[in-house]
Amino acid sequence: QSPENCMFGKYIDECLNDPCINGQCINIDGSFRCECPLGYSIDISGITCEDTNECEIGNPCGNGTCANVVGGFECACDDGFEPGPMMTCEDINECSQNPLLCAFRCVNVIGSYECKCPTGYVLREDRRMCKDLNECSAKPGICKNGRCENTVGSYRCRCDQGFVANPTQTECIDIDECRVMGNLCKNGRCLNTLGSYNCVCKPGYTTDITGTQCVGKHDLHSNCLILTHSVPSSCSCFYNNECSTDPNLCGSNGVCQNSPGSFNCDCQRGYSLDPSGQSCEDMDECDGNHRCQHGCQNLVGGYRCSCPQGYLQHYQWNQCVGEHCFIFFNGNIKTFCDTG
Ligand SMILES: [Ca+2]
Ligand SMILES: [Ca+2]
Ligand SMILES: [Ca+2]
Ligand SMILES: [Ca+2]
Repeated sequence: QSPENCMFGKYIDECLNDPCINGQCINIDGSFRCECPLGYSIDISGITCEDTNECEIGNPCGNGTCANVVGGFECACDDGFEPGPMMTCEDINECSQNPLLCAFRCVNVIGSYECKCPTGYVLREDRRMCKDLNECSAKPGICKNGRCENTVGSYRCRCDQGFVANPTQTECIDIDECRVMGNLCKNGRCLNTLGSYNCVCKPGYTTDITGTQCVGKHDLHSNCLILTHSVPSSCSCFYNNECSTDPNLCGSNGVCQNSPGSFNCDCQRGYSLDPSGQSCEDMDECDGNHRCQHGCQNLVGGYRCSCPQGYLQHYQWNQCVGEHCFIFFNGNIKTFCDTG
């Protein structure tokens, strides 16, 4: 124990002199201490409680402006905030304070609130009421492969040819013509494309100008010069029997044979196909292999052998025989005539 603190043989109660400024004195063995109330803190002398500047410690107001006052602090809250139980500025829930704030739905956000609209509507200029959203102008590229039509609360797609709207009419979907329509691309295979379809044709057939029909190569050039797109009845001309359509086809010396997508001329004996392939012309047998020993004379549809003077073509043999000859029928046919 230090002698200074000892008087009359007992400890001094320093608090009797009220040494603490703005604070409460607490007597302790051989000394004392000052306790400061809330909002004050002890200075370096140890006996004076001074005001605490709460505004310099952290940010006690949060979303507001702090003002220091003796023994405490005050908060001036920002818009959308109000002082809470701990003085700190807290968000105001405007939506619960005023249920009529928004026409459709109120959503509280920190420091404010937002009005929301149902799908297909947007906020009006007042930010409270809702109006129709014109999706057609608001969303570029909407209704791809079609035309957009605005409606109140929504929109619908009017689709281009070859496309169909989905059940909600908000999209245009390619029609799979190959699957939806039967009997496309006869004489070929149907291949779906975006907005249309193509035919991949069998050998001997080719696509028309639209690519959506397989036509016989002959038909394309003669019977079906004018082909119309997507008219099923126009297909009929591809299956024409050219032979019956044109009885003069192949001429009088040939027989017309219809074939899928085309026709052939079968020529009579003694005739051959002309370069056009559409008629039969007389064959000049004398020009090639003939069986005449002497002269050969071409005839329409055949030929004749000629014999030197005094000889005749035998009616049966391919020989020239003398005008006066003897034929014996003696088991074998023999002639003693001079042969040419
Ligand atoms: Ca203070
Ligand atoms: Ca709020
Ligand atoms: Ca709309
Ligand atoms: Ca298609």
